[in-house]
Amino acid sequence: MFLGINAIAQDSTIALKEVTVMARAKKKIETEMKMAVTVDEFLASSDQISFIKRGAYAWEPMLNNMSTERSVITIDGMHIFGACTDKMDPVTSYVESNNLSTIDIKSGQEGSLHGATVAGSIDLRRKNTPFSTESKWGGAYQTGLEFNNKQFFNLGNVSYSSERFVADGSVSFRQAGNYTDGNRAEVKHSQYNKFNSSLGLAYKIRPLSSVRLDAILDIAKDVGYPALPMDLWLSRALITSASYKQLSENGLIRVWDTKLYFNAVEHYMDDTQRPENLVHMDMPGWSTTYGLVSRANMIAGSINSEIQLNTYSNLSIAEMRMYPQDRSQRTMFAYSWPWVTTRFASIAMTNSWDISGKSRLNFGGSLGYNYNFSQYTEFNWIFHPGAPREKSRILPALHAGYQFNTNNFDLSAGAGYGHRAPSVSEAYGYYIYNSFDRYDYIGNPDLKNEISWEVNASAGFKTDKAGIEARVNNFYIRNYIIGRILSLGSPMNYQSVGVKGYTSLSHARIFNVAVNARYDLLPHLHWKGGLTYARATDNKGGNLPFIRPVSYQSSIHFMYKKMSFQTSVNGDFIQRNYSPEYGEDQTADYWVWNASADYTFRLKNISTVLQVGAENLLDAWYSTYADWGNIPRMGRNIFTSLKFSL
Ligand SMILES: [Cu+2]
Repeated sequence: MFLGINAIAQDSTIALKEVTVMARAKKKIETEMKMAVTVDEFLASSDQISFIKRGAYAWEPMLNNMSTERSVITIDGMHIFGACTDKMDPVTSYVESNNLSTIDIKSGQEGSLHGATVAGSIDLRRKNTPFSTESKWGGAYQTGLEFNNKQFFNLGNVSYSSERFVADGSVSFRQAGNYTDGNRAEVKHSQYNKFNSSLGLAYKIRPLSSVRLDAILDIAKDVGYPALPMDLWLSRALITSASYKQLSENGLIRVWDTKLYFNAVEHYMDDTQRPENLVHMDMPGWSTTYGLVSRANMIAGSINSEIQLNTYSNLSIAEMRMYPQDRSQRTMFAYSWPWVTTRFASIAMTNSWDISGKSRLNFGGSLGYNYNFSQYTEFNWIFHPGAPREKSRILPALHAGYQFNTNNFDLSAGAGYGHRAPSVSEAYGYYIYNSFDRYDYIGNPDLKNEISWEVNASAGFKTDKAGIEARVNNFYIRNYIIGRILSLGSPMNYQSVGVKGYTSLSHARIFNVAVNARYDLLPHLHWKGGLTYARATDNKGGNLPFIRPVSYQSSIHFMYKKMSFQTSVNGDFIQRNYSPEYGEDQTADYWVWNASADYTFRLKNISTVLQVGAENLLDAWYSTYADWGNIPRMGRNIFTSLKFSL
């Protein structure tokens, strides 16, 4: 599912005006069970991704069981940073399933092409209709209802392509009320409203070169976060870019693509809906980024290389204004992100060398420079007196991997090494309240780079009817950044129990394994299953938080004429290795059962799919290890959707 579009294949296809490979570009954003999924639900179908959930909206994606500070999340290679100190808005919340073509996930240092990382990269690739020899219109409209939280959605997208001009556009609305858990109890403050629209225009200036303008506008309003002490009143993101692409049919450089981009995110929280709050706080945040990403694809004999230059500058601002019940009396003002500028530049290269028809060597590296500047250093000086206002870091990365493939067997082994800089919160955050362990967090501008040493391997066996694959990776991370209780300082938030400062552990280890299998019972009856296990420890052998227990999923897919049926179970085992030290308690095991059916038919030349299904059919009450504050997940949810596509 996550193989993604091979950018090189697609580009050269355009150049050579072949249409055969184009079918691969039509990879859909949908899961086995559901055709109308959110970006989060789609990501959840990858065994490399788990989520911290603070409600029904904007889940925080964890790659290789590591939080978002440790991965690079980009939209078409563009860097963008959320504007919420409480992580209400991961980058994945600013796109919608109908403006994406695929999501490209790279594990560990292979992801360093997009920037300095430890866990890997998640690149959200937008729809990008290729030029065509004759004028063509395309489009889809999808609508549906989810009954548990009365979610109603409308997703539409159109595309036009001709020999010299291409346009892609999309609009979507989602509106959901509070959901109910498996005991039919309403989970208050779990509603959301999201609007997303995108537009892309491309023009071919010469036979092999084109320019493209893109924009996304995303607005989320009145979003509840049941696990947090506050909600979101408004979040708005404008994401824009202008790019120039040059193709070449021969020579060393085959594709050269350069993009200038700008994005601005604003975020306004709201705690006035929570009667339990005695003191009110406004905590608005702003994040503005502009940058340049330029990549070149080169082919020299049996070596295929990609070079990428990344530069960006981000300004992150977050304010904290405290009021008593009477809002005319402001009692306190602070910057929780004191106008922090991050400038980053890296040059990265990745190569794939086909040694023979069966074996391939992938290798690459990057060299990055990270610069931080804190405008209102006085906030950082309260806990770190005399901390420098500016900080520069060099962030190197290296990786290599060997792949061996025959018709039936696949084997791979690899290793990586890379640095990452602390995030804005980790380095400069000031009294950022964490409602999970109920501590206020303080950043440390002098944190060392986190340094990752990584090994990975995979083995697979497949026939036409069956396949099995296992993947493992192990990260040894030096200077692992995590919050530790500070003896000095008193909590500012009346709900918090103390103050934690970000510090570096001498090291931590994270181990992940995933096994996936499939078997075709009959030509139209397919089984699939998967199992994951992870283990993560700190320097003293204690457990790290938010590590997924043993999890499994198994599904059956059956096709009959124009109908198809699918059913699945998924669950987690009991969480054995939880971490009381970092605020976790043990989470019980659970499993849920899902089923759906769909019917495909044609209305003239419009292909139509109708789907009806149910998630958590048995209405199980459960909460997962990564549900913030142990909030329960959704009970039985019946969903229907209807999709028309041209
Ligand atoms: Cu927020």
